[in-house]
Amino acid sequence: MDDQTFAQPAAALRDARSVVILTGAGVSAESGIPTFRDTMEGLWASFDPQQLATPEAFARDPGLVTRWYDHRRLGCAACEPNPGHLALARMEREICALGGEFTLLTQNVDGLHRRAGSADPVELHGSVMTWRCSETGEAVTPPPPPAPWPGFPPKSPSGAPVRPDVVWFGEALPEEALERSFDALSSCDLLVSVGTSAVVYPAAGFIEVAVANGARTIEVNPKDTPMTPIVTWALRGPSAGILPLLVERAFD
Ligand code: BJW
Repeated sequence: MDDQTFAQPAAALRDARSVVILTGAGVSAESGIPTFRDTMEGLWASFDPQQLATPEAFARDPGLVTRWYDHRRLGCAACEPNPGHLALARMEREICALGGEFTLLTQNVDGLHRRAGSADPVELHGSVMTWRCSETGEAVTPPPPPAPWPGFPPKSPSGAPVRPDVVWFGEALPEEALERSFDALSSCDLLVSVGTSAVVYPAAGFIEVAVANGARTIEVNPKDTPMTPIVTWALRGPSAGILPLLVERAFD
């Protein structure tokens, strides 16, 4: 990708006073975490993530669903943030040092933005690292990685199955996460969407909200998405390569 491709989006980033970032699974791909819609590997090859990430699947087979999530919990814990996560953490420091506002909205449940140094990411779909009683909602701490839960489904002290603290299809996103998202979207002048297929709502709709509010938008993804036709600039490629270049062009 030539230098010219970055000139306008980098200038928009440098000049922005209020920036919203929306990330999806692609930002963690180069950390070794498969994207949500990737084919599953190994023992999980015959399962469809879209079928497992539902309250119905948990009700039907809590042992299977919690085993899958614990496999992912331990996988995420064994991975490290990549240059894309680190570039977003630097972007936040640069924007804030200039007196601007910065909000990172992530659909990811892997905790890698926080580990990369992002100050206060909004975890729209929760976290696979924290778990709770499916009946009372009380937090139940999993064994520290690399240890798995001793059995599946794990049980809370009251004997109810324990579930990951993530948002499944058909469940509401956390109220505070939605409030922070719409606050930031109402005043941002630049939204950067990174590594999301932009098909899962309400997060996919955030791009439309930002456009409707007059913000300019950058999409970072190796492929087109349903939102590509409405973004201002589409930067094609893996985010671990694109984001560091964008941040360097804007702030060095
Ligand atoms: C790279 C790359 C590299 C590859 N670099 N990029 C409006 C219209 C239609 C339907 C709905 C609607 N509103 C709500 C719905 C229903 C539903 C929905 O959206 N369905 C659609 C599928 C049609 N939404 C919901 O159910 C939501 N709840 C809700 O709306 O509740 C309403 C309610 C209100 C009050 C009471 C009760 C209910 C909840 C959605 C929750 C989604 N949860 C999941 C699972 C989380 C736990 C887990 O991880 O297992 O979240 S589903 C899954 O999709 C996961 C992801 O966060 C999410 C988004 O996926 P993402 O991140 O975009 O990943 P991929 O794999 O799809 O894409 C990866 C991208 O990366 C690709 O584009 C690649 O090209 C790219 N890439 N390598 C950069 N190196």
